[in-house]
Amino acid sequence: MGRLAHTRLLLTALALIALRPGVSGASTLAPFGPLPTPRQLAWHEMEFYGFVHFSVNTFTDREWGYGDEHASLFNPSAFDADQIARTARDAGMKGLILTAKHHDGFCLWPSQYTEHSVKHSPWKDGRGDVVRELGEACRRAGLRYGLYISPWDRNHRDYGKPEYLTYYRNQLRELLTNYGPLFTVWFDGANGGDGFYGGAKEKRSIDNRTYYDWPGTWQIVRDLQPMASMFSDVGPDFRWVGNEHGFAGETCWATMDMTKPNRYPGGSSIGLNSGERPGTHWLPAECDVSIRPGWFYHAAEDDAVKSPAQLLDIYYKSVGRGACLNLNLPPDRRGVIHENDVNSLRGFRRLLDLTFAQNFTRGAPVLASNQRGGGERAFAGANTVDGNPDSYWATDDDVTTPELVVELGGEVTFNVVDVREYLPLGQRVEAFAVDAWRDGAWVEFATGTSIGNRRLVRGPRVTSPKVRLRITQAAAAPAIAEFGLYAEPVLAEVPTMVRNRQGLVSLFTSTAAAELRYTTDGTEPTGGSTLYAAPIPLARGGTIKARTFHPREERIGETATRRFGVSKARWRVLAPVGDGRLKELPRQMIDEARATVWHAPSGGQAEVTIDLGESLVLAAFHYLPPTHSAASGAVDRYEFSTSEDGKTWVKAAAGEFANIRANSIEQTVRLASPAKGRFIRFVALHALDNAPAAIGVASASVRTDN
Ligand code: FUL
Repeated sequence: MGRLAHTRLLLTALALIALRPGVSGASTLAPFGPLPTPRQLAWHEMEFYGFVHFSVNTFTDREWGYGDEHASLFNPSAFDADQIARTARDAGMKGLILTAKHHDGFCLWPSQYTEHSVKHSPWKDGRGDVVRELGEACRRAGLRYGLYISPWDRNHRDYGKPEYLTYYRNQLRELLTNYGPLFTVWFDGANGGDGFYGGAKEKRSIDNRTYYDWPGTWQIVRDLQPMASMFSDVGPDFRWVGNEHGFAGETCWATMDMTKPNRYPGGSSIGLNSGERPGTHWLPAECDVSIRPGWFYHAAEDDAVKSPAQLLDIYYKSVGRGACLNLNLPPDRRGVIHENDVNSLRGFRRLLDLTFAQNFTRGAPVLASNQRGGGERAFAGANTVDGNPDSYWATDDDVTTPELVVELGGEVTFNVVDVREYLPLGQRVEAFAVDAWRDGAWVEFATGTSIGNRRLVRGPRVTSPKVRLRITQAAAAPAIAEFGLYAEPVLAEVPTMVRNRQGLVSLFTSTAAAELRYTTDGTEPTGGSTLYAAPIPLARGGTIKARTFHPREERIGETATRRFGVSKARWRVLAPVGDGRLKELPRQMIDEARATVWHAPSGGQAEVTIDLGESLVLAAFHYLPPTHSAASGAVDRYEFSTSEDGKTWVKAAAGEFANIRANSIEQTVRLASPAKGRFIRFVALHALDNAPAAIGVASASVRTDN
């Protein structure tokens, strides 16, 4: 029986128990705390699925469109929905969520309620429908399908007025009725602000608690797609994890206390990363993260695709902490997933497959310190090693810290532990430990807190003939569905790179036995590439690709890639003082450290001037926002100018750093045409929360063909 069908039966049984509170005989186990709905259980089972961010932004190189982009911009040259769906399926994803409409308001389907859609794009002569094509491709690939429908619409003239809600709901109904079953509807929390708004070009603020009448809007989804789980910062079905790095808290409860204030979409993110216990609602976390720095495709990020090891780290910190992983794969201007992303996903899948190919506890003899009902098979310890997540081991009501020993039938080397709770009965365990048997005694291998859907713990490799799971704290008799052990393949270490102010790049690994080889021409390093012996001079910038090689053993290696701008050895940072003179500022803005930025003395507009020490032809500049999680002081509107003499200035770029609060990554601005100058000026027109602007200048890229 599938887990879902089983769950339905079980929930019916539980409902009967719930009618008779206090009844918990040996043959039944009373649920604890808030419980998942069948819809949420189906969502938990997916574990890993993807986002597809695709819109006019793909063609304008932006993260947030302003809303005035003409539909003719959307023109993928070789859109291939099957390639996108296959890439996701081959990576192990169970579904895809398309941005049917992002904040710019452009619709990827020919909506009958607006002209701002693919109807007016040259792609397929205006007869295309991305929402339909990707939905059909997902079905062919065996993937489930979901839609992101941005509530914020920077194009629509009525945004901010009640009329817009009618428009938004009409679109929602259109998408929910015409495109087959959806597993999710994703409601973003970024709402209100500057926009085109039908030509008004102004700032519109809304109250996210009331404007969308969320209960009424959610009801439309419940009526039309009852099995679709809804995302917003706070559900109703699953929640945001509070960051866009893909990391759930080390402790991550599937429950939240919804009686607290600020529990509305776009409200406070406090508590979202770790969840709250015991909580009032089952509201598990989704980790959303892009495979690239940005959510939309930018050619400048082709070298910044997350590597297999980085994706694996994200997997352990999301799926491995009881959340679901929603990994964004942005199609490029052709309308396919770029080769670099495909390759990285392949490497990632290979690592997962090599790791999870063999579960060392499967079918092994198990001895539990207690078993509910004095020996009933329904609650047997062996249920944790049967590979069936619908069966579980449970103890008597008064036994909340039991242990379970699994005999491995000989010495086994492992480094990954996998534990699952039986979710229909709630999240019961609060802490656990795992021990290995070494030299005649138990030695602790790992400890953890929340389990929920799944807890993966990676540790150092250990060899042991048996293993022990100890529940060290639980709110009710534990119900453990699975307890697995795995071994990761041995990987070659990924080198790190650091550049000093003189422009010399050093490469590091901690493994003395490894050989470090690198290239500076963009090609993949091989066993024949330059052996690293001394720091690499890179005064004008460039790209270094480096890898470790183990001459005497087979290891899976991974290339580290970093692009550097021009070196800052000759730079001086200046800022205007009251009387118009320029005064030198502390250097933390241009040191090579990511964590140190300069803070303007007060809020409001701030500007800095940099003397590059020589005249250069500039192709781009790079702004570093502060790294702290609140991101206040991060610049979200800027101007950038250049000057030959420090007196006459030419504006080279101006715009917004979109989504900088949720995703405070290095921002790259390519200049529309290369600008010559010895001086650059960065003006922070506005910073988040009107706080003093925090400015780090990562570097400037020089045109390489000059
Ligand atoms: C954010 C949006 O503002 C981003 O553009 C992106 O869509 C991300 C998934 O959610 O809040």
